[in-house]
Order: sequence, then C-alpha cells, then structure tokens
Amino acid sequence: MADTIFDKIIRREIPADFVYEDADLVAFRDLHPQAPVHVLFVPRKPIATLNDLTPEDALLVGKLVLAATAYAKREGFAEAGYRTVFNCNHDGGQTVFHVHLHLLGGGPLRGGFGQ
Ligand code: DGP
Repeated sequence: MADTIFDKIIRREIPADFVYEDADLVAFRDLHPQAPVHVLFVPRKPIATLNDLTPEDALLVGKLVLAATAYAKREGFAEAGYRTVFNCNHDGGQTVFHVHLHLLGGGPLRGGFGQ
C-alpha cells in the first residue's frame, strides 16, 4: 500500500495532536474538526479502505471502536452521545487511504440519519 499522510504521522515524521496510542493504534485530533471533539483512530497496520479488511483484522477493528468509546468516556461525553464514522472510497468521502475511525462529539451533532 502507498504511504499516506497517516503513515507519516504514525512515524512522527509530521506533527499531530495525539490523544492516545497503544501497540495497535494511534489517535489524534482531526486537522479540520467537524465537531467540538473530532479524533481519528488509526490502526498502525496500513490498510487502505474498509474493503481491504480481512477476517484477521476483526480484532483490530474492535480495538479501534473500543479505543474510541473509552476516549469518549474518559472525556466525559459518552453519556451525552457521539458519532463514529468510517468513510470508504470516493462516494463515502474517504480522502486518506489508510483506514480510520472518526469520533465526533462534545456537543449536539447535525446531519445524522433521520434528522
Ligand atoms: P476521510 O475523509 O474519512 O478520509 O478523513 C480524513 C480526515 O483526515 C479528514 O477529516 C482530515 C484529516 N486529515 C487530513 N490530513 C491530516 C493531517 O495532516 N493531520 C491531521 N491531524 N488530520 C488530517
């Protein structure tokens, strides 16, 4: 897979505002936040899109989700609520081709389904 901006961030070659990291993933604030809190949860493993996941990535995807929910709880907005999003490819609005989970919260969010 081609190197992306997120690989450079993971390798600390370009700066980012990290909020969490462990052996499997990193989390840092989105450069263009769409909510009061907008954090990206990114596996260290370079997987381009959701379409490239394999069954062996199932645990990794679970860890991304759990890291995001743990962060929302730590930051105190889990009960109020939040949104998690994986964009996939062009029609899904994906711009960085290294799988990542968006966590948006910290206040009421517009544009949800059914609104
Ligand atoms: P997506 O559209 O789902 O591929 O989301 C990519 C997000 O990555 C987008 O919300 C903006 C963010 N982003 C792009 N470049 C950088 C960067 O250099 N640093 C940080 N912190 N975020 C970035």
